Amino acid sequence: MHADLLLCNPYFIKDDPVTRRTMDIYPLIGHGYLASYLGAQGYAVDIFDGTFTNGIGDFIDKLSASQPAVVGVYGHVLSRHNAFAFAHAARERGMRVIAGGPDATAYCDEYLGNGFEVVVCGEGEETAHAVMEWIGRGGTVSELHDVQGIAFRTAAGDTVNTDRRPYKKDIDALPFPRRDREIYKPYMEAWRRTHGYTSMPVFASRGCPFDCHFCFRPVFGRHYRVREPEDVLAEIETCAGEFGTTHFRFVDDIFVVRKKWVKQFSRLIRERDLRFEFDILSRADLIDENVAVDLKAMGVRRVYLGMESGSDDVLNIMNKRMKAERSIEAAEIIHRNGMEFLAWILLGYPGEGKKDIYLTRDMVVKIKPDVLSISVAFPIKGTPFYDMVKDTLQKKRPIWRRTAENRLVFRGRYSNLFYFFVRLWLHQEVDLAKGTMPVWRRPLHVTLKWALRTGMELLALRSPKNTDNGVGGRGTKTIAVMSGE
Ligand code: B12
Ligand code: SF4
Repeated sequence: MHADLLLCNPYFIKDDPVTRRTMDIYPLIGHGYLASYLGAQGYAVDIFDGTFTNGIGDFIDKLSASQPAVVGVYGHVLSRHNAFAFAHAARERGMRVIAGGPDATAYCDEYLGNGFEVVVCGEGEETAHAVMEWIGRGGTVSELHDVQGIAFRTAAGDTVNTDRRPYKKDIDALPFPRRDREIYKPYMEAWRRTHGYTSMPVFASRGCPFDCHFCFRPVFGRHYRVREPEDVLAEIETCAGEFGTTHFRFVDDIFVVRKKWVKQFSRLIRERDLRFEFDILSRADLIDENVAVDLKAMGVRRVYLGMESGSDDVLNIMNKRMKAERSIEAAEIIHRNGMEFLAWILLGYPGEGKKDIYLTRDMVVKIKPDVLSISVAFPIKGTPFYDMVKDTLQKKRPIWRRTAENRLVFRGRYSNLFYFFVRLWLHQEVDLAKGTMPVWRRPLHVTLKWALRTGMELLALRSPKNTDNGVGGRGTKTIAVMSGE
């Protein structure tokens, strides 16, 4: 096959031990959207997904087999360096190379300096089409000034960011994402092996109207758009028919924004007597009794909740616009309605001290999350959080390369070892509070808990550093740098 465009995911699970263990991984639905959209415009689009391959050698084999005119690479913080290697390999073979995705959007200059000719910034379908047309007609570099939503370099080497393309309003008009059987197969097998069932990603909305200062939304921004419930359900039924999957994960930035929409979707499922299971993502303050009833009725099994911290001061600094109390209420409501929840906690945010960490401990012990996921705050370029800490970023390796790398990459109040202890300690606290371990192992866990807590306290003594990072003192509401969105 001679493809017009080969879309590539330069991520290799073999290099990512955390994801190999959790196997919480999906094919890129963004590539599915691009493939179906560009396919409808007459382009032959092929896909290379590196996830379950042996590495770059397989990508080079794919280049020979597919002979694409253009290679399009997904930019994600974890696989940035692989993306650069892909670009160089394709360039050496005389192919045109473009990039897109969240990391490429935020770090377009780095991508342009590492083999990429054009970066598609933000929502990809229409912009990628415009770039493919430009390549197809042999356009000149100066013509790129007229293409919205891209970054490129002039002959003089200056990076140009053209005007942002307006967000696509009618997302129902997009064709369903292409789901190639050969791409999905290894994921389905891995899911079945690890979890005993298969799961597929599905998207109901784009954008999130909130403005948490650590959160990076350069692709779909704050402009929230949602599909018609019937359209979403039709896609789910098609997937279930073709792949036999009954579990779906909504990969929306945030699922519960319009409660009326959730009610409608839930009613549709009940009226048709469908039996699917869903995982969704929400803010805790959007969960109330009514919405929980609708979620349960539509088949929600797990709610992912970005709780971040048990300290209102820290939530304030993050611009989360929510009190920790709401997380506790949401947790109770979700459990009362027979669903599980995963709590995401973010440690090490500027302004967070030991007192706040103890408040987080109190919160997680109280809510007993079914799954506790703790990350060390990672600043992504384009967020107000990044702007707060950018002057103290590590010179060596200021990015992550592995899932849950959990390494502080800016000058924080405490050391990395301190946060390592905190994470283990919080997990022990929650496990003990849940009491799920056999009774004979309890003393061991209690001892471990105290050892970890003591270790953390000792490391805290060693650490206090100046970490103002733009936060106007503990407990204040001042954020030095506001959102650039
Ligand atoms: C679902 C999701 C997950 C899921 C599944 C991801 C997967 N593939 O397995 C899970 C929970 C597993 C996950 C994990 C992680 N994720 Co995640 N995830 C998302 C989320 C919410 C949706 C991704 C998605 O499907 N988007 C929908 C599609 C349609 O959008 P898209 O992929 O961006 O594609 C569009 C454009 O970008 C563009 N495009 C994309 N590729 C290309 C290529 C070319 C050539 C072109 C021209 C255009 C183009 O066109 C597409 C259509 O418009 C995003 C946030 C978001 N809203 O995007 C975060 C996000 C992608 N994740 C992120 C992160 C950091 C992670 C983790 C590292 C978190 C962690 N601490 O461990 C892990 C890494 C896991 C891994 N091994 O890959 C960051 C990435 C930041 C960055 N700069 O790269 C994001 C942006 C979240 C955030 N706000 O910080 N994630
Ligand atoms: S963290 Fe969640 S609620 Fe906050 S801006 Fe990001 S997606 Fe929206």
